[in-house]
Amino acid sequence: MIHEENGIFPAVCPLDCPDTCGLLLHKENGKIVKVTGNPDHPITQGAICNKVRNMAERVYHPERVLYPMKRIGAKGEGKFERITWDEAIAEIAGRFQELTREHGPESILPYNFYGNMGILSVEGMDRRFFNRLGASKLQRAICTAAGSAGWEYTMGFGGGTSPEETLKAKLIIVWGGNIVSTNMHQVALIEKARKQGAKLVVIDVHRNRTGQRADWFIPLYPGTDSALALGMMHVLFARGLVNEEFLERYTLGHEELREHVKTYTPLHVSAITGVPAEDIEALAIMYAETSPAYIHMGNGLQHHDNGGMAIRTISCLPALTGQWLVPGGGAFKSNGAYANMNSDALERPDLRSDDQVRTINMNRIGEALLTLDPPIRSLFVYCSNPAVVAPDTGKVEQGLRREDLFTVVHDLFLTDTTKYADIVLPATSSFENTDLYVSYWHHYVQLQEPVIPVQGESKSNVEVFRLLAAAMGFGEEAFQETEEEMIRQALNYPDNPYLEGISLEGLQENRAMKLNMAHQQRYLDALTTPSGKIELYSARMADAGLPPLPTYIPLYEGYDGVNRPGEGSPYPLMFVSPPNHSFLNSTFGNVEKLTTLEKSPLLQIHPQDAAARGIEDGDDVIVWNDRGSYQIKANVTDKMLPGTVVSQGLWWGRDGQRRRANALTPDRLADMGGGAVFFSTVVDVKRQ
Ligand SMILES: Nc1nc2c(c(=O)[nH]1)N[C@H]1C(S)=C(S)[C@@H](COP(=O)(O)OP(=O)(O)OC[C@H]3O[C@@H](n4cnc5c(=O)[nH]c(N)nc54)[C@H](O)[C@@H]3O)O[C@H]1N2
Ligand SMILES: Nc1nc2c(c(=O)[nH]1)N[C@H]1C(S)=C(S)[C@@H](COP(=O)(O)OP(=O)(O)OC[C@H]3O[C@@H](n4cnc5c(=O)[nH]c(N)nc54)[C@H](O)[C@@H]3O)O[C@H]1N2
Ligand code: SF4
Ligand SMILES: [Mo]
Repeated sequence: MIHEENGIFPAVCPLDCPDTCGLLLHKENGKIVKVTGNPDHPITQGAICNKVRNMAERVYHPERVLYPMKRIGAKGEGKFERITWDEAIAEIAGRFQELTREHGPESILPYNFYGNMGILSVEGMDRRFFNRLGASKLQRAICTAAGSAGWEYTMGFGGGTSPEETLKAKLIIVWGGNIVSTNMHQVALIEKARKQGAKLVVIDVHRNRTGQRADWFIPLYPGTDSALALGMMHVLFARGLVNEEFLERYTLGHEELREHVKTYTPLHVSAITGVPAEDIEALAIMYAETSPAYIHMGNGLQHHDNGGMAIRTISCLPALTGQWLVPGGGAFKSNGAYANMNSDALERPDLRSDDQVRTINMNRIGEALLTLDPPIRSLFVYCSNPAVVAPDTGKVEQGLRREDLFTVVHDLFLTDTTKYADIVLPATSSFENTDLYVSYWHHYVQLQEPVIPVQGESKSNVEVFRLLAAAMGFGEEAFQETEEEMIRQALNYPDNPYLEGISLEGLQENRAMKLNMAHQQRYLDALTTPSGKIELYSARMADAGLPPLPTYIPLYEGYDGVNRPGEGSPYPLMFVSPPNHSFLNSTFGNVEKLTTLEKSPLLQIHPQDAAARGIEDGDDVIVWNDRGSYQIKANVTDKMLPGTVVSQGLWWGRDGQRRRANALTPDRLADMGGGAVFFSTVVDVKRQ
């Protein structure tokens, strides 16, 4: 493929998006001229989003970093000069050796996330390298950590309803997700189900694109979802709408829960959530009486102080009605676990000589850079853009500005983070590499092989860490292995029966191979909670100091309908900043076609809140709190309840503009899993 000048070649979308689409790259004269969907992909079936239709613009972007560089200006200024790879690798290896000698390898911290979902890129040679080095460990908790923990306490195994099954649903509740933008093929399945009579209910703090399509949109105050779910449970038990047989056979703690939810009356819950009591009744009855009923949980729920509990509580609902036994019923939070690979073989934790090193939560990177003792003296950033995406970016930048911090950034672009680098390394795009991809939603494993040659002098993550290992004198075979060998090791994992039958050869022939889902039939008998049942009561949560039964706990920073800010409160509005339609987190924030579509960062503000501040639609406004400020345009709309403002999209802070939502967000950790709490933020707004 790589050597052919013209033709159409299969590829995989590498982005952190549940759909993990099959792509076709159209090449003319050696260059990709068009990206389309691969109609042969059983789930994504040839449809792709507008972002990735513009992927060639990103791959051949004039600002793409094509050579290693070293800093010649102040940190953050973005002034660099070209150096050779030999110089770059020698400098990094030299500094790492010196730091290891003088301060121990714990003074070095990798910082990465899933800018490229390729398993070899972010869970392969990189992990081997940092394990062998003995670097500090990173807790990668920026995305779904809180909710995953909440699900795990309840259900154990981290997989739910399969996409194909959702076609059968008659009721679909999308709860805290904007899937029209973030999971478009699930929407396609839902639209098919609707043609057969299914109803779509969307529960969200703002009427997002998905809410606009719903049969019923239910707005509520941020962070009050567990109260809403508990109110539904109250109605289900009180009206005898639960499936007693299911509760008896498959759950633990239903008697305790039945007693516990008595206090969550619709009236009480209505006051907390802002959802009318009769709507809570109606929703519960609709959920009990429509079958199959499917719940799709999004990230909006998890990025709160009580995010783990929100997912934990909603995950209990299908157990109350027995919807787990109904094909097309049940729930989805993530299907990642079905595709678990042999991570020990990939990441080689055995290469670490001392496993007692510290672990640093990526959500607290600013704080860690500023206060940890012994300090982090070197940061190696790849596949992530913390200066934009991490909470409390003011602190992150202050940390990155430290003169004594040796920072390496490996990326395709001079992102806001890269500007703080001492050494910049150019990264390949995923279309230039071999890698293995799985989805955290559908069940297909896919292979990417290089379609175009590497651009400029860029190198893949695997190659960079291979070179660094060699320069550091790490002689283990693990650092010589080829991509193909690593893929074989990843797939060789008898502990995960769903992987049965997937092989490198099969992938080379078929591109996409389905996991062996026959094992899913044993789902309810193979739960991995301590009791082997769905734990409505969780002793492990009690041990962890959490309420063992689903419970509504108000946000640490934020308001529900009972606890509203009083007159003169410094920050009376809740600020929610989810992703936008045209970017993928901060990726594409520099692709003109897509920034043009998004125009500029917008603050959706309710007419009442706008009027109280003399703000009109289109006004330039400042949003601020103790952590920072954000310059933005007002969009006066009643898509939220009064008291909540929403700004979608993670914009780059170009030209000194204060365009970062995360300047305002807290770096506290959620109730579970060390998760991020982006959406538990209070602010005020004024005209500029
Ligand atoms: N176009 C696009 N697609 C993406 C991404 C992107 O940036 N752009 N990012 C990708 C990534 S990494 C992820 S994790 C997923 C995330 O995708 P989703 O799971 O869809 O989650 P979000 O888009 O973060 O937030 C969804 C919704 O939660 C709402 N929300 C916030 N707080 C609350 C609350 O307390 N209760 C309720 N009920 N709703 C609340 C927000 O208003 C928002 O509409 O999307 C992936 N796909
Ligand atoms: N306010 C607010 N903040 C959020 C969120 C939110 O909803 N609101 N969402 C959060 C969530 S869910 C997530 S997952 C995080 C995501 O945050 P990140 O994981 O940081 O995602 P991106 O902003 O897409 O940055 C990925 C970077 O990786 C680079 N990259 C791509 N491919 C490669 C490669 O092969 N090699 C290397 N070395 N680099 C590569 C890209 O160019 C890009 O700069 O953001 C979080 N931040
Ligand atoms: S970003 Fe998502 S929807 Fe768009 S092509 Fe990639 S996987 Fe498909
Ligand atoms: Mo994410």
